Amino acid sequence: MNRLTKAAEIEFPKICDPRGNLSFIEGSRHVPFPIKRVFYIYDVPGGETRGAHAHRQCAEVLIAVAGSLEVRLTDGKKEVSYRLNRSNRGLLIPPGTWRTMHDFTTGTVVVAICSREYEEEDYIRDYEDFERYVAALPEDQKAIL
Ligand code: T46
Repeated sequence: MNRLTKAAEIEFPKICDPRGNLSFIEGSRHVPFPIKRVFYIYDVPGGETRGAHAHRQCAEVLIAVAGSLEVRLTDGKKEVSYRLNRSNRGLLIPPGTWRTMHDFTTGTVVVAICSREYEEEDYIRDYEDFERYVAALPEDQKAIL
């Protein structure tokens, strides 16, 4: 998985019966990498923004398993935004993509499936550092969105 992988929405299996719905995710099958880590975000106060960083190596799939939020991605050139509001859909974010999370509705729970374990050195948390990182990439890797 590298920066040239396209950001994309992924639909997961959904098993519906009178008791309710069940979705499941297997690494390398429903997400395009072996799963190394899962984290989740919840109890986000109204109006709060999270994210504002990129990863050098880690790919992630974000799922709003409850509620909804907006995820904005930029490659440093173009910005795209996604509204996550379905429990069986995820957003694949390739490495090298700046992401911010906004407009969480009350009770939103975001599950993140990750290709790597937590490594603070994998983060680019300053936008000017991100612009320098993009500028140093080969020309054909700069615009990815
Ligand atoms: C991402 C967006 C969507 C850990 O110790 N282990 C972990 O696995 C994670 C994810 C975080 N942390 C620590 C690091 C910070 O001290 O938890 C604290 C809060 O993390 P952060 O400010 O990075 O949280 P968000 O919501 O801004 O970003 C998170 C993920 O970090 C990031 O990978 O893509 O969600």
